[in-house]
Amino acid sequence: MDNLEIAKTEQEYTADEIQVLEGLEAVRKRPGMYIGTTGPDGLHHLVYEIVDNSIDEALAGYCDKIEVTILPDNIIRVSDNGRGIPVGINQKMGMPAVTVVFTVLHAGGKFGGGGYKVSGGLHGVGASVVNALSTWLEVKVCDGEKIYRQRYERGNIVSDLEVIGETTSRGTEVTFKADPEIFKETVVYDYAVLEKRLREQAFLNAGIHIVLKDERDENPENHKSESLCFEGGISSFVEYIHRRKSVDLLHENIIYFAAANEENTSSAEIAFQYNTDYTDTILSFANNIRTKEGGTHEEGFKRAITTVMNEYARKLKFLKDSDKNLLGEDFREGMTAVISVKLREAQFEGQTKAKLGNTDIRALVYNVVNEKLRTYFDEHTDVAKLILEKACQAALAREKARHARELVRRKSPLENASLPGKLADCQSRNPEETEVYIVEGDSAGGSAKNGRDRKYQAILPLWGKMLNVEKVREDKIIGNDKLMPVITALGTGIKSDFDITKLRYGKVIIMADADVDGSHIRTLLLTFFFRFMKPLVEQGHVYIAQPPLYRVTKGKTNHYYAYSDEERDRILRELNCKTEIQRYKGLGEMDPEQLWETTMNPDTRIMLKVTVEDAEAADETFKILMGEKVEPRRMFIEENAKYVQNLDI
Ligand code: TSJ
Repeated sequence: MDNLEIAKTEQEYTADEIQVLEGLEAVRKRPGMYIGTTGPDGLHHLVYEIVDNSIDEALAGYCDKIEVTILPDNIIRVSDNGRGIPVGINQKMGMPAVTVVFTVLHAGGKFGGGGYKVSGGLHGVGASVVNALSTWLEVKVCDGEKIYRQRYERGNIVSDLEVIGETTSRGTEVTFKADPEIFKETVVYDYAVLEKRLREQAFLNAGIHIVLKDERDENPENHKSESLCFEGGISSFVEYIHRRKSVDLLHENIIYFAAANEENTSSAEIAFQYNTDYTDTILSFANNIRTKEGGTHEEGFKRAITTVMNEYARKLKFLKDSDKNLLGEDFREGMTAVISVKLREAQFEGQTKAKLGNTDIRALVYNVVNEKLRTYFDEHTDVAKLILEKACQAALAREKARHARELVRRKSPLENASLPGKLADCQSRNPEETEVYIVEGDSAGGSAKNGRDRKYQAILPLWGKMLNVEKVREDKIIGNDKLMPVITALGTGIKSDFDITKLRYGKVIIMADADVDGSHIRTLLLTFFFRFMKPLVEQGHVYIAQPPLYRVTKGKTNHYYAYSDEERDRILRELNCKTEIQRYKGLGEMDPEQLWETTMNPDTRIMLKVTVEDAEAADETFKILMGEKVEPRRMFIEENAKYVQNLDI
């Protein structure tokens, strides 16, 4: 710290500093390599990169309070009450350590080459990336004696590390403004997005106080604030998930296990509880990073659950000696679980680098769950019985569903004979070129049948009463008069039976009216696909047709179609003469030629491709939609467009 006096003018760069500048220049040139995208995700990522450093300090045991504030002009301030980033001179770089943190690009960035190394000891990773992508950034460090300050602009040092005052407290405060030249789409933070992530971090790190404030509005009355601290850690997380879903619980207490390996270099925590629903929610994390694709920690957990529960199913006479073991999925029905492991050098694999690969973690989690679940069941036989009873019912439903499927198959040995009667199939059998339109309503179905290209396009009109698929087990789906035709027409089967290679059409297109009922049908079908044919959505086979809302006619023969109110107004402005406007209330109002021209012709139509941006979020939203509350449902329908991405075909 004594060396701070070594002042330099801005022109005198050392060789190291030139390297530094070149490093951060690379970040500005290819920001995607370091933060994934320069869209809203990347923008929010900046905040996480900074906060992660404070969380590391908390995990090291030196900090218990972190504050994140969104200031006017979307400036972010993150502060903690840790030791303060060291201000002493770093010998290798010849500058204060804090300056190194903000100006030296650390090797092996998340999205760059090399394997990503997680925080846990690697403080400052990412802070230089945030600095490079900010129009300006200021750091203040309190070391219990002095207050230090340094400022950077687009990653460049613009002021030396200066002493600006005295203090008895310790901590770090970083304030930055994301550079709109980099984040061209938007630099506006979404409070809800930050809140979700910070809440998650508060659950995963029990006892840390995280405060989020939104002070962007000029009227202080409109400021928002959230204080997040959960002494219960991941058990509170399970409780929170259940409360949000407003489900009925199968048993009162949350089951919690924790353990570390012998060298104390890895640790695992597991919390779970059952509700009376039929779906499971398993969230896993490695070093506080969500592992959406699962990995060794999840595998260890699932295996241990299946082993121990099958054993107790026999012990407590739920299974006879001659009975087959239940499957893992039976024991997971209605389960909400959070698995959190912390380890050195986590290996992230999979398509989105969201799958934990470290093999020793599998055994660690398996062993702790295997051992402690036995003890738990011995001490809580009542809970064991409730869980095993539910698993047996799940197995029965699974068997029933299989039986029903076999009956359906056996009834009609000829492949075509089993296709739904209302299906107007196409001539081609090549899924690479075929598509099926799922159409609500018989009149629209008629127009679609007559307007289609029958070589490639099949039409399946829907009728009958739609099931609330969220609350329904597989065995009820099979035989439902509305969904069964969809299943047989697609040919893939559902759930564990799903086989994408049997898909009869490459594109599955939902075509419904642009009104509230149409929205409802679309959402129900999407829910069904998410729940029962997830890979269909994941692999991009599901589309939503976009019929026009208006037809503007000029003179007798010139027709223009508008797909939104704005487009209608634009067309009217451009034509600015005598025109006639027709509003389409439903698909049935269009004649076959119009439907083809506007909605079905692959050369001119606009379709939305349904994505599983965040299957978890979508799933939750569907629960809102299917739940009893009307207001959230209405909101969802209005926001439905969020789940689909524009696609120009
Ligand atoms: F790096 C950063 F800019 F992203 C950042 C770091 C941002 C914020 C808001 C906080 C921090 C941070 C870093 N908080 N606390 C620390 N601690 C250290 O850097 C630290 C302090 C002392 C020692 C030591 O060994 O004495 C070691 C470290 C890593």
